[in-house]
Amino acid sequence: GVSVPPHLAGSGPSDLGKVSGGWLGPTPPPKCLLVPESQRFDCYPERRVVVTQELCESRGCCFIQSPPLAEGKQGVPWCFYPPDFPSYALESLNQTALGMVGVLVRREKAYYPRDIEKLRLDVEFETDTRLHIKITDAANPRYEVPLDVPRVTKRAENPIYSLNFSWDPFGVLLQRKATGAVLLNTTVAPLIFADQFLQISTSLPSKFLYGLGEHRDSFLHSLDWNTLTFWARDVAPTESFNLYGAHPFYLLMEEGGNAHGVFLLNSNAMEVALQPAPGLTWRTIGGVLDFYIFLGPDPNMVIQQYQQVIGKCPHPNTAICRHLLHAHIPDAQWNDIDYMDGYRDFTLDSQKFTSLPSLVEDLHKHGQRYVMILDAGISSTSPHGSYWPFDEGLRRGLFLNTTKGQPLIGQVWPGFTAFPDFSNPDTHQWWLENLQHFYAHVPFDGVWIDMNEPSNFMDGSEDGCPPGELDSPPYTPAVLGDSLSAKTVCASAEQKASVHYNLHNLYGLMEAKATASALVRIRGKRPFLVSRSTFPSQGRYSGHWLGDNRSHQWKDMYYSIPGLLSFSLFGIPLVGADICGFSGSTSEELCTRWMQLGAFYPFSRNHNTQNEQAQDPTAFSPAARTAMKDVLLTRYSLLPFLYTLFHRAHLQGDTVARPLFFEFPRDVATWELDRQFLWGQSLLVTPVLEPGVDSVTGYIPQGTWYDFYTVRNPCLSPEPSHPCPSLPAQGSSLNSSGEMLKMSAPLEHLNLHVRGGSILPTQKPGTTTGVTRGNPLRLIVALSSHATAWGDLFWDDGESLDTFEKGNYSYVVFNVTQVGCGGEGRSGGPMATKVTIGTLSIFGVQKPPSKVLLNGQEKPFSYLDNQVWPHFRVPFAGRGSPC
Ligand code: MIG
Repeated sequence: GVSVPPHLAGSGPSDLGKVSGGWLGPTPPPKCLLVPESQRFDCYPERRVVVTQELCESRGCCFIQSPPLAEGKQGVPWCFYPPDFPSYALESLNQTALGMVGVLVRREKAYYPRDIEKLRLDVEFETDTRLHIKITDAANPRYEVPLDVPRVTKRAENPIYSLNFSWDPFGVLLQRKATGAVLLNTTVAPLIFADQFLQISTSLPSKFLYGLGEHRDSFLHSLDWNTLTFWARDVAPTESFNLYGAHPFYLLMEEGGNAHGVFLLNSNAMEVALQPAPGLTWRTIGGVLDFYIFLGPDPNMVIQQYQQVIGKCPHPNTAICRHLLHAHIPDAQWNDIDYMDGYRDFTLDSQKFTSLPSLVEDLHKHGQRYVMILDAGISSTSPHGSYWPFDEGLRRGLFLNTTKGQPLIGQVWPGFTAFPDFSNPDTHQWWLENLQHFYAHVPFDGVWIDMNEPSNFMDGSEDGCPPGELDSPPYTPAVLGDSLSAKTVCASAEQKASVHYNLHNLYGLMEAKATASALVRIRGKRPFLVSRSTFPSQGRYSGHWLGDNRSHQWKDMYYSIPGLLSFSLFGIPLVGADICGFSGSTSEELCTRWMQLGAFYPFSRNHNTQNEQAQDPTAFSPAARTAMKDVLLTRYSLLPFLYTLFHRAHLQGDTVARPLFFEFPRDVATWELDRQFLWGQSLLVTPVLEPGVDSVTGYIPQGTWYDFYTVRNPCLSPEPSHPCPSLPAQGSSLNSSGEMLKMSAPLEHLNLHVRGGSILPTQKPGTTTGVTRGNPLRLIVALSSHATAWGDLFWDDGESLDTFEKGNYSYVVFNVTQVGCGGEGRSGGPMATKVTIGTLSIFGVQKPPSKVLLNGQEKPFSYLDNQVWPHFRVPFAGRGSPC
């Protein structure tokens, strides 16, 4: 029987009995046979139960077995909704100032307890490119995520979408006006809205779907019966598991290159089931169905529009670039939990770390930074009798409580621990005081918040979890460990704002919020913070590292790229993986390749677990060490460019590490690429991700591309007196029609290409970001085939608060047209004078120019091959022309 190919399964009643692996049941009703396999929406997603015909039919669903698949693989659901499965009907719909309000009524109960009969539908046409659709209980308030979305006061005038409803059964139909593409059609399966089971399905206009994190997956998700689960969890990143953070947002590419995005603002345990229809089902066990839909129309705009709702990252901080540079001169020193006394937050190991305060002082003297880890769990026992963080937290009632009103005790690194309730504003004050006390001894520059899923070595608590529908809900999404309390606290734990059941996925966000504001209060500067657990709007407060990857697996290096790109979509541009891997021991080859890739992580840090082979550059051969140092210097030389990208991320929600299709949305060949990425619009990174090779095959999108190493300053010494004239960069470029290209990639070489038409501000690299920042700038102008180029530069002191608002910055736009080259600046304030353009090189000039003018004055210049190289130095004060 199983040998019948699946696509024949729907061909006729007599075949069906055979398809099912020996099962010869009654012929399924014709309405069931009408549903093609790819359109079968799962009526029995319970993972721990093998669904039988009886169980399935007790829900009023269709049962048709399909051939079983390999262990662990999902296939066509055996139990699925018939087309007439009872759903809600739209009973009324009225205009409101911003849109519409409707009433949805369910006339027949579905199968989950506390099915809600009457729902309220709110539709707001918020902008021409943004739609807000919310479905809630009409009678009783339910938990809603407290996200302060900017209020809209006027209904969109010319939306680029059209919205229609199906009345009975209720359904949303959303179309893009320009193309007619159906972006959403929720009539494909019934809407279910029970107290602890909310489900809505939709068709999708293509199978090119991205986002939906945090998961370890290719950047482009498979729609081949793929269920992604969202429940913050401490586990070494593994394919198909729920991981540290929850981001219920997807971006989808439509035929023709348009894009849209959908965000479900909901913090409950959730899953999204993807299927080849193409279609998708949101399944959450609490809260409300609160959707924001972004119409783009290009992918960059979708992400900008998403961040108008969730918020954008703060201004860049020079700490984005911290890294080991020299043998013994790291730009920043990080400390893991070993600095603590018995792994207790805000303490110092009195044996090994007594000298930490003077070490930090010394780092600061050398322009270096210090960042230490903090764990979420607070030790509830103290060998020394008193431990202020716990004693005071207890006195003020700031910890998560059990249903009996006692602090919930779990176990983490220090042993027994309580968990701060960051949903309580008083906890933020206590957290600030803790940080202040510690800062008085150790003046740290940033914090790294870990274990904030929150992680617990026990399931639930030292006493497990009480019986009840929070810890044992009627439906549990396919979370790792099959239980909401697996390696975390009980869902029933009580917090100020609600039960942990609703707040779990927000724990890392709320802790980051408390920590970022404490850092500002203590240091009076922009906060530097990375968090392991994240939720939408996290980017406002912190960056993210991708967790406990493995040092010995090449695929872990590959997965960091889809990881980066996904977090770019989530509005958290400050992201990176542990370079050279966390657990296990790396090899020289892997680590060299990884340092090359990692130098282009927006958040770039080599981090290792204890008791494994060292993996900093000094641990390797001189050749490897040199290769590692070179690529870090390359990163530092690009600091002005990277910094400007972060400024744009802050200002308008642009991505920093960017998928290729964001720049080439009409080139379908770019839609699947996740082994390469761009910095902004113009720097293409093609790392080697495999062992034992000396070449790499990568996609070069259509256009002119310059080999970065042939356009950067070859002598790295942009001094005006001796501008290194003997050896100009030769500027080799290639013209691609959009093709895969095999490129040479010996171990010491990372392929980097500059897109024709762009201007990169660079700098001679120093050993710290501080030193680098003092060097004059060098502009690399890479002309397009039309002899044009564009670039910009944002510059400020890199740490003060509100430089932009106060005008203490320079922002310069560089522009090359066929008639000349210009710069236009906006700025004010004292910072504006501090950038100097040291040299400027223009690549792709076909004929030597007759003269070069600077602000009307003729200047000497060099011309070689295709490069013009004027000799001058321009202190740039935000006005006038630098070229
Ligand atoms: O249980 O602090 O992801 O970066 O080194 C592991 C020890 C706890 C997990 C973090 C990792 C960190 C480690 N932590």
